[in-house]
Amino acid sequence: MATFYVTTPIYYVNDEPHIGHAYTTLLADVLARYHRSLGDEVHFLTGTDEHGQKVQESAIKRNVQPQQHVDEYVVRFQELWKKLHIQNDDFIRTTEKRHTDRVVDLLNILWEKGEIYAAEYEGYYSVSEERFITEKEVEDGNFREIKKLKEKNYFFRMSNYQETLIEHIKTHPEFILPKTRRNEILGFLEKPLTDLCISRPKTRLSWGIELPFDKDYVTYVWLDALTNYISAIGWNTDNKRFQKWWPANYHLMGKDILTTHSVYWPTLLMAAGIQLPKTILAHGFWLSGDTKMSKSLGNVVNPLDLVDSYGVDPVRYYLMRDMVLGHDASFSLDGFVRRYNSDLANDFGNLVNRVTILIKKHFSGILPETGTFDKTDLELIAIAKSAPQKVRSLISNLKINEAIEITVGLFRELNRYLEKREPWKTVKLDKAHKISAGTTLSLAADILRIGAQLLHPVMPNRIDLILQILGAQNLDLVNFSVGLLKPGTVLGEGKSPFPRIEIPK
Ligand code: ME8
Repeated sequence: MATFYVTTPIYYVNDEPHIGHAYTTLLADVLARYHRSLGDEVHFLTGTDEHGQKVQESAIKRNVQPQQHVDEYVVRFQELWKKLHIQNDDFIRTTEKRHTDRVVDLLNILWEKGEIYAAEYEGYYSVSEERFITEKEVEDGNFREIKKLKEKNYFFRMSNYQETLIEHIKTHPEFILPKTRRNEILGFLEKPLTDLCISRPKTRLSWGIELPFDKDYVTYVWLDALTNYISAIGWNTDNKRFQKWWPANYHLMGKDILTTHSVYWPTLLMAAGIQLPKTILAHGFWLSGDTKMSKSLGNVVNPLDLVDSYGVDPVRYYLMRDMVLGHDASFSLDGFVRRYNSDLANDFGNLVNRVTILIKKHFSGILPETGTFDKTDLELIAIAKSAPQKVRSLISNLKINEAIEITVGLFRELNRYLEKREPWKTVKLDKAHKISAGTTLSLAADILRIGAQLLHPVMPNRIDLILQILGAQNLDLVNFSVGLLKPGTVLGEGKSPFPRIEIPK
C-alpha cells in the first residue's frame, strides 16, 4: 500500500485563525481524503508554532505567561479544524516534549558535526520577521521594525550547501511547485547564500528551546518550527515509524514562507544527513478585493462566520473551487454566493431534486428497471466512465479546481441529457414511454451518484446526505463503476441540501 504524508504549516498561536489558515488546512484535508479514497495509507499533520518573539510579545500584551497564552490560543485552531471537519491524523504543538527533545537532538547532531559555529555578528534585524536582514533588504523597504544589532550568536553553515541545493532543485522538477515558485528560488540562489543565525540570546528572547551547548541562548524559531515535520513522525526515536512516512509527499504552505521551506529546511536536512521532502508546494494568497488579508489591515474574513451562516461544506467547496493553485484568489461574499448558487444550488441541487421527485411521483420512490440503452444513454455513460480517471489524474497534479470542474461538468451533461429526454413528459404517455422514462431516471440517479462520490472529499457531510437521498448510502464510496445503484433501490427521504441563497439587496 502506498503511503501519503501531507503537512500544513504550523500556525503561529498569536492570532485568530482566518480564512488563509483555513485554506491550507482544507487543501491538505481534501488531498488526504482523495488519497485515502484511492486506497493510500495517509498521514496528515498540522499543528501550531508556539515559540518565538511574536508569541512572547502577544503574551506580554495580554499580561499572561507565554505557556498560558499558547494553551489558551491553540484551542482556537483545534476548534476551527473540528468545525471544518478536518480529519488530521496528528496535531503537533512545538511546546510538546516530543518536539522540543527532537529539536535538541537535531542541534546536537549539527553541533557535533561542526555545522554550527559561534560568531560575533553585527547587522540589521527585523523584529517583525524575527531575522537578520541584508542591507539590500533594508533598502527594499519591505521589512518593519528594523534595528541595528551587534551580538554573539550561533550560525548554521548554510552557505556550504548552496551548490548541492541548486543541483537538487534542478534535478527534481517536482521539488518546488508550482514552476514559477521554483524559478523564483533558483533566482534567489544565484546570489551567495549566507550562513543562518540559529540562536537568539535569552536577554532578548526567553521563550524558546534552550540551545544544548549554550544555556544563554534559545533556538531560532524557524529551526524549531521546521523540525515539527520530522519530530511528529518519530525521527530519532521510532525509526520504523519515521521510515514509513518520511520523506513527506507534500509540505503545503502559502508563498510567504517558501524560502524558509525550500532553502533553510533542505539545507538543515542535508547537514543532518536526512532525506529531503518530495514536494514543497506554495499556493497563492486569498485576497480581499486586491489586498492581502491581514489582521493589521482589518480585512480578515473569519471562516467561522461564513460557516455559521452557510454551513461547512459550501465554504469548503468555494475555497477549493475558486483558487487555482499557485495563483492568488480574490475572496468576496458575492463571489461565494454566486459560485454556490450556480454550481451547488442550480447544477447539482436541482438535479438531485428533479430526479428524486420524479422517481417518487411516478415510481413510488423505487428505482425503475432499465430497458436497453440507446446511443444517447451510451454517450452519457461514456462520459461518466471517463470522469473518475480524469479527476484522479487532476488531483495527482494538484489541480483540485479542475477536478471539481470535471464533476460539475458531468452534472451539466446530465442536465442536458434530461432536457433532451424530458422524462417528466414521457412518463405520462403510454406504457412503452414510461419504461423508457424509467430507464432515463435510473441511469440519471446512478450517474448522479458517481458525481456525488467524486465530490465527497470536498464536501463529506452534505454528500453523505445526497447519497442517502439516492439510496446509495451502503455502496462503496470509492467504487465509481456505472450501474452500482440498482433498479429496485428505495430512495431515501429529503431533498437537496443546497437551497438557493438569496441575499437581500
Ligand atoms: O508562517 N491566503 O505561520 P502563520 C492564503 N508559523 N493562505 C494564507 C493567508 C492568505 N491570505 N494568510 C496565511 C507561519 N495563510 C509559521 C509557519 S511552518 C514550519 C511555520 C496560510 O500563522 C498560508 O499557509 O503566519 C501561510 O503560509 C500560513 O498561513 C502562514 O501562517
